[in-house]
Amino acid sequence: MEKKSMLSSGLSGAEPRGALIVVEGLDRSGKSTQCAKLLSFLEGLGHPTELWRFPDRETSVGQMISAYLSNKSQLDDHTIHLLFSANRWEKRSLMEEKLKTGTTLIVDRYSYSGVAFSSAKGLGVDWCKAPEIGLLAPDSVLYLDISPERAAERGGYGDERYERVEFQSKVADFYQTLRDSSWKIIDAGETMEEVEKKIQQVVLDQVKECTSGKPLSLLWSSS
Ligand code: ADP
Ligand code: DGP
Repeated sequence: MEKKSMLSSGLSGAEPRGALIVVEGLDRSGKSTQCAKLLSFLEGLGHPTELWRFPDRETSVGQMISAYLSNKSQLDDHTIHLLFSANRWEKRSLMEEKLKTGTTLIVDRYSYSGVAFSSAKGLGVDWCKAPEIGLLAPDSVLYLDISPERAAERGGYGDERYERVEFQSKVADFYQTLRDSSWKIIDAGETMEEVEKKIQQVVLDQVKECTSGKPLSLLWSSS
């Protein structure tokens, strides 16, 4: 079980804030679909909400990542790992500001993708976690659970680097080692509507808790 450090910079009180909701899962598990649906749902209820995704391919670091993923550039495994992490760090302070000013963030992939994908290539899990330490810890991680074979049947994989069943299978194994109490496992093999309903209930509970002043926490100490 992973432990998280409490953020010490004046956030341990009961200030209302937005919720940090992370959606994780294999490629084609339905993350983008469900993130968009969740955004409409929360906005419809009048909750200030934004949808973010990592990698954020708009930044200069993100463009390097995008070139790597589409096989236009080659990078050492450690180097690309640190770039993915840097891409999250460059949004870290904006993330905190948004949450503190009451915006709920739905985040399509986060540090768990970072660790699961790089570990699946053979890098050590602790080494992979280290650069993520100090990023904000999610209030909920919604893991869209589907087998790699079933995910691959959905719309077909494109040309990106990691879209291979055998590799995704290793990623799924590493995801399992990262579960903690903030994770909710959602059966992503159900219909879009069923998945949507399950997610809504979890997220509404979390938004309510954050509105009433849940302290922010940090990733990622591993004791
Ligand atoms: P991801 O963002 O995880 O890669 P997407 O949301 O892009 O996944 O979905 C991948 C494909 O699977 C899309 O064609 C989408 O319409 C389809 N899809 C998403 N959720 C479901 C579902 N619950 N059942 C069947 N197909 C789905
Ligand atoms: P997406 O834009 O969600 O389709 O993600 C692009 C691909 O990059 C996908 O195969 C998952 C992978 N990925 C996402 N985040 C990370 C990360 O932090 N590290 C590594 N190694 N791969 C990642």
